[in-house]
Amino acid sequence: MVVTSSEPDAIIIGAGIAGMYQLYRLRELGMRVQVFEAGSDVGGTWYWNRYPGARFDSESWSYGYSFSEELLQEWDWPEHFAAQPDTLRYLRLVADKFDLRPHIRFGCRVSAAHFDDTSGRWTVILESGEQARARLLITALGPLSAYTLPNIPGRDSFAGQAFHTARWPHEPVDLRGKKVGIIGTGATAIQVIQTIARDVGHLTVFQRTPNWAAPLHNRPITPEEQARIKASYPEIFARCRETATCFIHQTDPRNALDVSPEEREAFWEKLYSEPGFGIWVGNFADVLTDPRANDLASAFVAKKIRQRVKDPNTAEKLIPKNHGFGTRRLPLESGYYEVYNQNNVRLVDLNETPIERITPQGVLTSTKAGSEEHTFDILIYATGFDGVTGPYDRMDIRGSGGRRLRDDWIDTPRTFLGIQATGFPNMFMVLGPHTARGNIPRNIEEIVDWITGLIRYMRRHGLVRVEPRPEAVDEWGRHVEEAVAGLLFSQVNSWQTGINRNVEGRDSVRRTLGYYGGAVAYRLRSEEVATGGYQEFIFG
Ligand code: NA7
Repeated sequence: MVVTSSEPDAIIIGAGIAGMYQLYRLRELGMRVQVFEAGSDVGGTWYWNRYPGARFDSESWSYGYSFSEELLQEWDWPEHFAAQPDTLRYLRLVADKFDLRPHIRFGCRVSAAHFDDTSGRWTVILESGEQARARLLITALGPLSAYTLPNIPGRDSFAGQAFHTARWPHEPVDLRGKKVGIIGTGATAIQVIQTIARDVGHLTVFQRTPNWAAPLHNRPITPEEQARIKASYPEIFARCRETATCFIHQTDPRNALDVSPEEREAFWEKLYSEPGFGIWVGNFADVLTDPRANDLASAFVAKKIRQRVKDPNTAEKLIPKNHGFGTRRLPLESGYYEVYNQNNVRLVDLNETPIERITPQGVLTSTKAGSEEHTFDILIYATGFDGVTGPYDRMDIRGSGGRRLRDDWIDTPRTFLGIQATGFPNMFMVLGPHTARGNIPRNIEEIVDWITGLIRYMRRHGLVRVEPRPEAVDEWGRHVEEAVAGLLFSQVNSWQTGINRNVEGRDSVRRTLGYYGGAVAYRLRSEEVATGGYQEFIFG
């Protein structure tokens, strides 16, 4: 059954930050657009991730859309780092203000998208079996939308309530006085743990790999600050355009190894006391590239953890030993380490006592003496995502001649600018693999504007089909690998290097999933392609 009465010019999958903005831009071109969204509302990440304590680590005022001055002036961010309910409220306002909802069908999960060479059209198939066709397909799937549950035996046998953080219920979950277990200690778990630890009766944290974390230093925005922020948006966004990650934080030009120990220590103390990602992406230039500088930075943060956690044994368990500071996505925290000083919180190190299985009552770990059953009312899986390529792998995407994207990307994604793949004509990815990433809405706006520019060019020239030349894809792939070489994070397992031990085939071989030459270099290259007349593409 075909869902739309008249064929749209474009189909967008996803109504998160990327899909909404792409819809807005294509409507501006006068195009008919159909968006399919699995959730019952807009918001993407901010729709799904409703767990207690969810918030972003970008400065709020650098996170919102920049395209509408009216919107910038109308919206008040309540805190310097906004919580999920506020961000969702903001995105709902955007949907209403720009009249986006009539073009979005909610509750529609796309299971497949097939390109037909004869008609030059994509057929999108929903889980319900319904179909829609359009010439252009834009995937705005989100790099962290394919959530993964742990592959632990007995997972479905738990008799209490169990939630993955990315599927937290819409109705409030009463945690007060409950016995709660949480599996995972990534950015998400850290936010949950520090938020619920005081309310629950008892909290058990199951940790497989500790992560480095540093203070967020969030606080409300005062009326005076609000006025200052609203008066300085052009400068804020200009600043974001200058940095490699589109955050306001710029890498310090000095090397940690070139300055005196006193100067180093003073700078790190300053960064540790300041809000946001400065300590990660505004650190000395060599911290994320030179193992010796990285060791020193790690030692500094380890010292902080030891100062904050009273029990030395617990502190040691919380200090990562298998990767250096900042080589995985740095979680920002608010009182996370102090949680372990509470009597009602227990840290279980899964390297000492691995999980054997999940039981109807809770979690069974093996100990030297035998086994121990941890019993819970509620079990929380903060076990992450099959990052970046996961959402693409889960969809049956078939391009020209029936070639499958999943097969083409089995070893590594192959794209030009992370936006298009050879053999998948007229399919455009917003924030797909091999694009620059950091302060995500900033990256999204640039990519959407670039895609919109290419579509505008095609319409102006009467072109109906576009895909990148294979040699352009090869060249971009080589450049992506060159850009990541020398960055310490590329030698560490994490979702950023494509490792998820809960996903078969993605559990051991690292892949480069982003473009790490920086947003400035990415922008220059994409602008060069556009001003050069898109010679890297084959048009039809
Ligand atoms: P992450 O950062 O991938 O964290 C997932 C956590 O779950 C991590 O600590 C994992 O340990 C742990 N995990 C996963 N599977 C298991 C099993 N089977 N047993 C025990 N522990 C497990 O995801 P987040 O949601 O925290 O953050 C994702 C991004 O969202 C974040 O970077 C922000 O950009 C927003 P592991 O490290 O694999 O040993």
